[in-house]
Amino acid sequence: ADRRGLVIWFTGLSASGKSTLAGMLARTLEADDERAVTLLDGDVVRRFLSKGLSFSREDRDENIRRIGFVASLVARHGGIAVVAAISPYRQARADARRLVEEAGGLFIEVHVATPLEVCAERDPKGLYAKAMRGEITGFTGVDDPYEAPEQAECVLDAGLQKPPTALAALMGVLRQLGAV
Ligand code: GGZ
Repeated sequence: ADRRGLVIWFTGLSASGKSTLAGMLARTLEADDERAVTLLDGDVVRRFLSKGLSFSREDRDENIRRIGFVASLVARHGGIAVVAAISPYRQARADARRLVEEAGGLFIEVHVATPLEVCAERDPKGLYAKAMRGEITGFTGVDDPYEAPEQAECVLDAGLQKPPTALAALMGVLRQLGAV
C-alpha cells in the first residue's frame, strides 16, 4: 500500500454517523497502520481550533479551511488525518483536497449519505426538532444547504448499514485505492 500522508474526510448531515465512523476508523488504523493517526472531529474542532465561529456560510468555510490546513500538515509529515465535519460546501471541500494533495497527501472523501429523514428521526441533540419548529435557523438540511459530493471516493448509508458493516465497506475501498 501507499505509505504517504493520507486524509480521510467524512462529510454528511448532522447525525448521519460521521463521528461514529470516523472514531471507529481512527481506532482501527491506530491498531493496524504504522502511521500516526490524528482525529479531527467537528465537535472538538469547534471547541478549540474554531471556537467562536458561527454556522454562517463564511464561518463554515473558515472552519473547513482550518481543518483542511491542519490535515495538510499531518499529511505533509506522512501521517493520517481522519476528519468528520458536515463540510456542506463543495468548494470548501475541493479547496481542502487541493491543499492536502499539494502537501503530497492522498485525499479520500467519504460521503456519509444517511437520508435526512433518518438523521432527523435520530436527532440525538434535539436540533432537528428545534430547527423544524423555527427555534434555530440555518440548520443544515432543514433551512441551510448541503451540497452532496458528486465524486466521493466512497459513499456510505449509515441508515441502512450498521457502523461495523459501513466501516468494513470503507476499509475495502481504502484497500482497493491502495490507501492502506
Ligand atoms: C448544522 C449545527 C448547527 C447548524 C449547531 N447547522 O450533530 P452535531 O450538532 O454534533 O453536529 C452538528 C455540528 C456541525 O458542526 P461542523 O463543524 O461539522 O459544521 S460545518 O462543517 O458546517 O462547519 C450539530 C451542531 O454542530 N450544529 N448548529 N446550524 N449543525
